[in-house]
Amino acid sequence: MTTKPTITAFQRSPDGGIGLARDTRVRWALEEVGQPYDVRLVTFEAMKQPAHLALHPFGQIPTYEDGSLVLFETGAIVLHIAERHAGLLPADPNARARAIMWTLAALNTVEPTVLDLTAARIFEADRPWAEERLPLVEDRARVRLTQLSDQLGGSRWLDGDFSAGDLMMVSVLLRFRVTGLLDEFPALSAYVARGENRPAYRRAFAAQLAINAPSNGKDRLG
Ligand code: GTB
Repeated sequence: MTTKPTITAFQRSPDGGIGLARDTRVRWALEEVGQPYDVRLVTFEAMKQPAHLALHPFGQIPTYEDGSLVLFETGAIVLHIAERHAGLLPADPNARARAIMWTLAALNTVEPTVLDLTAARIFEADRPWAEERLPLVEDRARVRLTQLSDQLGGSRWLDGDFSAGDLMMVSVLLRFRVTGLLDEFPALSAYVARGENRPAYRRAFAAQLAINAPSNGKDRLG
């Protein structure tokens, strides 16, 4: 039975409210299906404590609690929401399987390239080999984005109507924007913009911004 689920999110997202922390995609899914939810904010320290580790063995956000059900991993959470509400998975079994396929493709085939890129640009930037490695990582990401752009072609969404697959793919592609790579792919930029223009995305974005915007008066260094 679906009650009112509770998700966890950063008490202060390091991204300052640009929506890149992964609670945004879960909020977006909940908004798409019209499911109200509560949010429990957690500090980095609290994420590593037993109470949170009991929900998420890797000590991360987001988590999802609904009655006795506890989930982590955004793919599992978004697909769970999509399975239980209309709007994110098609009724036709084959189309439904393909929407799930695109959700997993976003997470397993596209997202790793942007994680590598972020690591190379930021976390490994001071390593002696960073300058040599960055172009290699960028080129691997470009290959994936080229393939995805070719697949999308002139379509609005990846496979017919908007689905969980698009929600996840747009969420992943948004992470490329700060790297500058998304701008190299006009069709993907337009696809991302279509996602961002959905009222449900706007509500999800606004909800996380209300917590994370630097102007909200919280001490961001505290
Ligand atoms: N595979 C998991 C999922 O999809 O749910 C990954 C979860 C995950 O990486 N969570 C991150 C986390 O809890 C937050 S979203 N990190 C804390 C930790 O591991 O200790 C990743 C994230 C963080 C910050 C930014 N940012 O500032 O731009 C963007 C994305």
